[in-house]
Amino acid sequence: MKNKEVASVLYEIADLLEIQGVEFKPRAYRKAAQNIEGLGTDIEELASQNKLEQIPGVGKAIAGKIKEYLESGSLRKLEELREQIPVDIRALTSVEGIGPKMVKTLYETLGIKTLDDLERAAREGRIRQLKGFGEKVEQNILENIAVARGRQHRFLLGYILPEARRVLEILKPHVEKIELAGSIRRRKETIGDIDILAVSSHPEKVMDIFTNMKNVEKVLAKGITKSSVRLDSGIQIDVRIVEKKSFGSALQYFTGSKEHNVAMRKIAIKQGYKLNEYGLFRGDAAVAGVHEEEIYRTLGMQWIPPELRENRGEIEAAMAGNLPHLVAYEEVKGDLQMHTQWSDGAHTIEEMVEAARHLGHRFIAITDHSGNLPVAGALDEKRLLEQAKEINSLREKYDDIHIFHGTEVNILKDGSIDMDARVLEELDVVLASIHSAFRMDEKSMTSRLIRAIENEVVDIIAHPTCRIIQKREPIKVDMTKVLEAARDNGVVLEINAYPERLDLNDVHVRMAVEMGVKLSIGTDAHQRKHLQFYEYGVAVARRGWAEKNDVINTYPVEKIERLFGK
Ligand code: DGT
Ligand code: CA
Ligand code: CA
Ligand code: ZN
Repeated sequence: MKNKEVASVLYEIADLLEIQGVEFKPRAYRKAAQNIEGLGTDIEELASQNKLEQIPGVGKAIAGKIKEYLESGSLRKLEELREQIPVDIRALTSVEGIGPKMVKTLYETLGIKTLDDLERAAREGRIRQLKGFGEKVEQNILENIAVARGRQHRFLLGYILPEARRVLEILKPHVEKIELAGSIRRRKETIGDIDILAVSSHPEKVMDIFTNMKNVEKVLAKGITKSSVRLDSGIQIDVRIVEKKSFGSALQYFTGSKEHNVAMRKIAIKQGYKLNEYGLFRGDAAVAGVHEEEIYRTLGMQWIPPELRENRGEIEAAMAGNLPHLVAYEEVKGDLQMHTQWSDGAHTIEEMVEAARHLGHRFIAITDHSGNLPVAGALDEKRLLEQAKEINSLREKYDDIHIFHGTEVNILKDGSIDMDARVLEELDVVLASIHSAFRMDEKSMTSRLIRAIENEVVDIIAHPTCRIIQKREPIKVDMTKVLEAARDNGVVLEINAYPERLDLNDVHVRMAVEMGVKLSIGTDAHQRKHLQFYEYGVAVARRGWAEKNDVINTYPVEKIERLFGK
């Protein structure tokens, strides 16, 4: 699929037009790009059927551009714009805090075209001299360049797992066994490359199919036992074909992590075995290898779920028979954060309800922004009450799904909430989160969060550390103190399942679980399709050793209501 590629081209046009001071058009291009990214169908297919204009936000003009790009691999309009403004706009705007307007200023005053130019200028103290920039902005730019550079090599789990699954589907008819391995099987938040392991009686054919997939950009290596390709999204995939008798041990080996494997091998040696990708051996005799479970069992431990394999105590626990009963993906019955057209979401409440029912959810919380946030359409009291009416009528229409009426309010600098408590008390659930002033010192930030936690009306702290993976560092906060406050006040902390957030992360989840703090999973969906992200929230919960009872999305509706004091 070229959807991502096309979206990226449209985003670039939007940015370049914005630099030129063109009005309205940038917004239109961005909207179209967003919708194309979120599209389930292949854009090339739509183009070939002349159906591009059915995509929301794509009119005749943009459809023409997409067609031109798909047919010729380039776009005249974009080439012109690039000539007029010869800056690496995608790289520069990938730095948090730098938008097209700033790129324009930096280019016109300092001649900055690339990330390297930007870094040099910041180091030499030339940026602080610009009007409206200052030393602090310069410092932020330097820090954020480092974050942006680190990003190039790793991909977000939430966007890569569906891609990996499509590859599995393509290969499945031609193999006896096939599994994901590596970090993607462990559901790490970012993925370096995708590892796939298979057993097949006709490996040549499998490798032919693999290297000839439609979205392969480059074949990096092709052999009977191992092939590697780079997809047009930039990610690399390794496929290894192994013998059936070694599938389990190869899966164990290639799932990793390296640290887990090193510890496992030591244990094997201590017990007189040798463990490698070909099997578990005593002398020359293989005692296990076909199934992964046998390897763990033979070494005297429970089978360890891949999400735990980071050598963070899971081997000791498995030896003692004490592994947690991790919350299962199917046990999560609903979604506790999403946005609709009432604030900055793309779909109506009813459309979100329908999509959630489709996923089999038993409940959802509608949590549009409210208060004074600089987000388009944040609701005031009056609009919140109007929204309640719409939710009430939808409750009558759908009896197989419960709709919580909630909102996401802002935690201000001093820890207060920017909404009247009397209005909030009327709602089923109140999420509070930080959306401004991210750079406070640890002490002030910790007090800020704790004050919000102590606020009677707050039920959940959403995306508690505010990090955006590879884009914004987490806020500085004393997590132990925050968790203590949450526990003492019966406030739930969110695992935001949006691929860029995954916040709390696995390490913090583990702390929360140990301290008895309850967790909620919210996708933060801004369109229907995002509701599928809940799976990544469960993955984080599992990586943080959470059990069913730790995650309130596994509870019956009545129990959740009681928890929120309704
Ligand atoms: P990634 O791709 O950076 O997100 O992380 P992984 O964990 O998928 O790492 P990758 O793709 O380099 O290798 C896949 C697995 O293969 C890794 O998790 C463990 C195993 N492995 C690779 N190299 C070594 C090694 O040198 N020693 C050991 N013990 N295991 C290795
Ligand atoms: Ca990998
Ligand atoms: Ca690999
Ligand atoms: Zn938010």
